[in-house]
Amino acid sequence: MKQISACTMDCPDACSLVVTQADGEEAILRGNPDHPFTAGFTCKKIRRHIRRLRNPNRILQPIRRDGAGWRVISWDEALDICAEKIQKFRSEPESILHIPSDGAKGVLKEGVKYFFGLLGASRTRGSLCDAAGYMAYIHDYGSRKQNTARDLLNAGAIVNWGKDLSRSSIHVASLVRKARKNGTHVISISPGGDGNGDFSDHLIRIRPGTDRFLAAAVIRRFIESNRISPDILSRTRHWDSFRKAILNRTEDQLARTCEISAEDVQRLFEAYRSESPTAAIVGGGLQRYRYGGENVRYINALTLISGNMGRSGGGSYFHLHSMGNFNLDWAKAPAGKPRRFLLKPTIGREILGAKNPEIQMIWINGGNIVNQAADSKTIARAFEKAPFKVVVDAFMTDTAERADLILPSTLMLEQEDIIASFLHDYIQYVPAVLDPPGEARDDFSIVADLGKRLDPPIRMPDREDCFRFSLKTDLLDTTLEELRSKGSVQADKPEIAYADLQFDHPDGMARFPTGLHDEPDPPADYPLRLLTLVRREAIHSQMLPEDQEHPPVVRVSPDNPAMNALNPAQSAFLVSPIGRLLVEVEALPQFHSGAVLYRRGDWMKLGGGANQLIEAGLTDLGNGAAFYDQYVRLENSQSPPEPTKPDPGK
Ligand SMILES: Nc1nc2c(c(=O)[nH]1)NC1C(S)=C(S)[C@@H](COP(=O)(O)OP(=O)(O)OC[C@H]3O[C@@H](n4cnc5c(=O)[nH]c(N)nc54)[C@H](O)[C@@H]3O)O[C@H]1N2
Ligand SMILES: Nc1nc2c(c(=O)[nH]1)N[C@H]1C(S)=C(S)[C@@H](COP(=O)(O)OP(=O)(O)OC[C@H]3O[C@@H](n4cnc5c(=O)[nH]c(N)nc54)[C@H](O)[C@@H]3O)O[C@H]1N2
Ligand SMILES: [Mo]
Repeated sequence: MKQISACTMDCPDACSLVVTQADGEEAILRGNPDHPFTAGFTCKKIRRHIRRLRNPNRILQPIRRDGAGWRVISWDEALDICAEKIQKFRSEPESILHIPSDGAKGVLKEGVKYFFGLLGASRTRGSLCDAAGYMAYIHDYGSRKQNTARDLLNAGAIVNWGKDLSRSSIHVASLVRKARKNGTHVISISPGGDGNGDFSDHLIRIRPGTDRFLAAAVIRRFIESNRISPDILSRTRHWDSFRKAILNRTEDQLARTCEISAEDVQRLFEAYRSESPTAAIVGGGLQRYRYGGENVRYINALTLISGNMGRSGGGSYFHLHSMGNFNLDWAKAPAGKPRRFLLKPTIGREILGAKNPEIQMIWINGGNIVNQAADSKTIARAFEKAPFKVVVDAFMTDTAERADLILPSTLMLEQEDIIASFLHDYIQYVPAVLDPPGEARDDFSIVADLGKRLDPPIRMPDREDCFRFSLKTDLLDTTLEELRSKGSVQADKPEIAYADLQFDHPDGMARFPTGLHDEPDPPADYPLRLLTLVRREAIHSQMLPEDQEHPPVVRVSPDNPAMNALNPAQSAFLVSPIGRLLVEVEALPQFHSGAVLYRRGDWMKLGGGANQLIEAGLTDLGNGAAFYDQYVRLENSQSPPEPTKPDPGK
């Protein structure tokens, strides 16, 4: 068998895949050499996917909590129980909470949202991912657009503001590498200790959370040297208050706040003022702080005043809307039905605080919220309080552990869908190329079947109609038949975003931020910033139990004062005001000395789970999760408990 499918992971690259399978052998996945963006290569996560599908810990039948254990039940029984509960709460639908996430992407996943929208259930708002950065673009430009990714090849210089090119997007990394071979100068700014050295001509180590001050210091040089074109300023609003906010501080103050040398400010100034275009890549990391939105807005302002917006080889790259090329009107809840929203980044508190009505039932699909949202223990407590929880997943995650009913989900390559990307402009057909194992079913068919059991029933649209409707947009000139046969179709978007400095606010102008917020000092007793960054070999918490380290490894600079204070003969604990975790400490040269690096995604039940230590807080824009705002300390314990390796089984 040889078929084209696509990767549905929550990852920008959305790779086109060639799946081959010889008789009696396991399938092999490769990057599609004929796909213009995938260009024949994919990442380590893909290489590990089949192993995940075949893992013996996979849940293959519906299971219901039974005392301290679980009992296998039939799909009929499982869906009847769900229907009975929904029926019971239907007159007060806001007592049902739907928490979706992007375990697998695709337009049919929107169908689950539609189902709960028709019920009028409570839903989540805000994001664990990129909301602060996303809203920064909306504030600045009125929309979130970017030059086509390949235009990075036209850049004279690329300034990489905090994207880990060695981990989070193999195709952005490849474009940067190619550009560099052609002479593009690459400067990467981050707290260090990442894999950007191989992709950069110069590395700048910044104090975590303070990029806005570095951007402000460079903008200050543009102001002082009178290098800002009046033509650009005429396309903007709020210049006076923005200028004042910057000039209120000396360059020295700005540079000291972000711990950057005058030479590095000069280096960036030179990159941005050069005749040739300079592109900015904005990573997800620097917007996961209290002032994360402002960090991105200052970087955008620098791109704009330096003449790099609306220009080939320039621009500011973040995340596109991954569903932006589809028409999802079919999945909208009916107008006029009031919905209650609970904030995702603070979901534990939100559920506990929900009144009139209280939350009685929770439905989770495609997410591991107990593990992936901050303050895991409060979320766990909130789940205990809610009487009935359904988790649709394939593994006994930290969230599934707390369910009353687990429905076994199909996974990537076992379910049909269509997807887009938050990096490139291709939409792709994703046929199911592997048989679902056991009794696993896809999310859409689960709610479609459940809907029929309600009285009155909820009738889900036909899935072919969902596909067809999703393709009905001016951006796509295709049919479902064509998409199926070609595998991939490019959306019709301008190559250059905001050409002629035409922005998407009603007046066509861009906006500057009007203030500059100080970065608070660390609280007493917790001197180190906890950076919980992506890991190369897995997407979020989608790790197999046997691949997890016990205890989790954290990394600090050899210059970190905590390193000297620790006794290597004793166990070390990572401690925040809300928890402590047994860890192994390793040295990471080049990493900022005021931070601790934790590669996120390992499971609480296996001794990991950084979100147990992170207080639930919001970013300044977009109701994002301010994960990296957390301060911690490292300490020894006089009487350490013996690390035990918990049972990874179901
Ligand atoms: N501390 C900290 N936490 C973070 C972040 C951080 O920076 N720091 N950043 C975060 C970011 S960027 C993100 S995007 C979020 C991610 O948060 P989540 O979306 O909750 O992340 P995953 O761990 O990928 O959980 C997806 C789950 O869906 C399951 N799954 C896969 N495919 C399917 C399917 O088709 N159907 C169903 N029903 N289930 C499926 C998987 O087995 C997995 O358990 O969390 C973040 N959490
Ligand atoms: N392998 C793998 N790839 C993934 C994912 C995954 O889980 N695994 N997740 C996907 C998803 S949903 C997302 S949102 C993206 C996230 O991908 P990235 O945007 O790369 O996210 P992070 O790893 O959270 O942070 C990236 C970098 O931000 C830097 N950083 C942290 N704080 C600061 C700061 O204050 N200033 C600056 N300049 N830099 C800072 C860190 O050095 C870190 O290496 O990756 C996607 N790709
Ligand atoms: Mo994300």
